[in-house]
Parts: sequence; C-alpha cells; structure tokens
Amino acid sequence: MATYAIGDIHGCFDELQSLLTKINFDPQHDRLWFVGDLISRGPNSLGCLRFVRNLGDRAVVVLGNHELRAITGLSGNGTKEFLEYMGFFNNIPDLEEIYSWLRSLPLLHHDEELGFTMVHAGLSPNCSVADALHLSEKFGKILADKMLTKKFFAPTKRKLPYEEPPREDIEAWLHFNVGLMTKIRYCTKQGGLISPKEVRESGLLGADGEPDKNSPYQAWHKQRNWQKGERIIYGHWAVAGLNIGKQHFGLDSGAVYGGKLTAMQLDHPQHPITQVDSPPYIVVG
Ligand SMILES: [Mn+2]
Repeated sequence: MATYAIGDIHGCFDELQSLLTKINFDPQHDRLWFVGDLISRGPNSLGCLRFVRNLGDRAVVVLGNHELRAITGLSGNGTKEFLEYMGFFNNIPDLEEIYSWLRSLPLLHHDEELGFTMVHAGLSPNCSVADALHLSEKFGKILADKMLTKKFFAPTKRKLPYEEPPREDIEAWLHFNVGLMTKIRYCTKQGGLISPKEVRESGLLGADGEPDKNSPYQAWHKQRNWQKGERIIYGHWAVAGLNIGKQHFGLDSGAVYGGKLTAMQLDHPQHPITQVDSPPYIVVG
C-alpha cells in the first residue's frame, strides 16, 4: 500500500490517468491525496470530479478556490457568468451527487500517522494546524447546511486575526480564513494577504524577481512560524512550480499551463516525485 499526494489537476484528466499509470496506482490498496483545484481551465473537469469521487475512501481531497466557486455557483449564489464559465453543470445526470460530494470536502486534512497536513494554498504564519482543523470543521458545517454565499469570494479583509472571535464576528472570521487557506501565496509576518502584483509594485525585490530577504512580503511558507514536525502539502502556486522544502511541499507544477502534473509519495522516506508532461491547455498573458 502506498499513499501519493497529487498537485492541481485543473481538468487535465488524461494527464491524471497517465500519472496514475506511471506510479502503478493500485485502486485496491493505494491512496491518493489531492490538493484541490481538480476543476476549471482544463479540458475535462467533470471527468476529474467523477473519477476522484468514485475513488471513495481511497481518495482524500481538500477544497481549492475553484471547488468553492463551483459550490457557490451550484448553490444558486454564484453569478450567471460563472455558471456559464463552468458549463459542465448543464444537463448532467449526477449533478446532485457531485454537488453534495463537493460540499462534504474539508478545507484541511491532517494525518498524524503519516505526519502530513494538506491544504490548498497555505496557512497564516501563526495559525496552528489544530486551529486550522477547528476552522475546517466549522466551515464544513456551513457547507453541509448549504450556507455558502458568494460573499466568501469578495476581496478578503487583511487584518483580521485567525483566532476565533466572539459569535457575532464569526462569519467575517471564517470568510477571512477560508480565503486565506485557499488563496494565500505571499503574506506579511502577521498573515495579511498580499497579491503578487503588490509584491512586484513594492520594489522590494531581489535579482531573481522574488522578494528581497528584507522585504516584509514573503511567501507564506517563509513567514510561517514552523512548529517541530509540521509538514504541509499544498498547491495553488503554479508560477512558483514544484517547491519542496523540509516542511513545505508545493505540488502545483502548472499542468494546465503546459507544465507537469506531479505526484509525491508520502509513505516513503525520500518522498519520491513522479511527473508527467501536459500540453498548454491555456496560455497565460
Ligand atoms: Mn487554486
């Protein structure tokens, strides 16, 4: 039995099948972890959803920002444009099953035995895995009760704390943290989200175009107050590409943009990486 984590698929169904062949995936015994963003942009989002859902308890999936957008669209709270963009919602017989499966997915997955935590984008510098799990459970209840509204996708407020606030602020607290866990790339030491554009405009860049080491804006995994034993698997950052550190494991290698689709074996001491090439289904710029 082996366990593999797989990066952002974005509808690259054929490449997912090639990758599973390459790792000799055995659906009877192996397990797959998915970092989210199974859908959108690529050619076969629906195929990806059906395939992963049919894996049942052989698959662990966390919600990406695109799954959240899909849930919002399906809940009737999304915009008309968004429903068109996600055209695969029309006339599919298993829509209800897919919708309820999406709403059952967590924001965060933690496996004590394997010693890995998985989240789509990342965690705020001082947000513990335990706090993030608590938040994921609270948000899960909102999803189960079909309470997700499109305001979860409004611009994220920057300075709210990750600590749970008094009851009346709970929606704002969830809104901030759900946005953060599914979208964070760069942030401040306090965990304020900063867009790549703002980082570039700050001028505080080194020769490689990344933030200078003295810049207050750094990748979330550089700002993180890492605790002993924490190891976080994430995706969402195709531009940064495969990014393997001691405690952070960034697996979005930009398949849909003509990069690669990546699998990392979790239950092997060297965490071997397997990749397949993908054509550029969409072109940036
Ligand atoms: Mn994403």
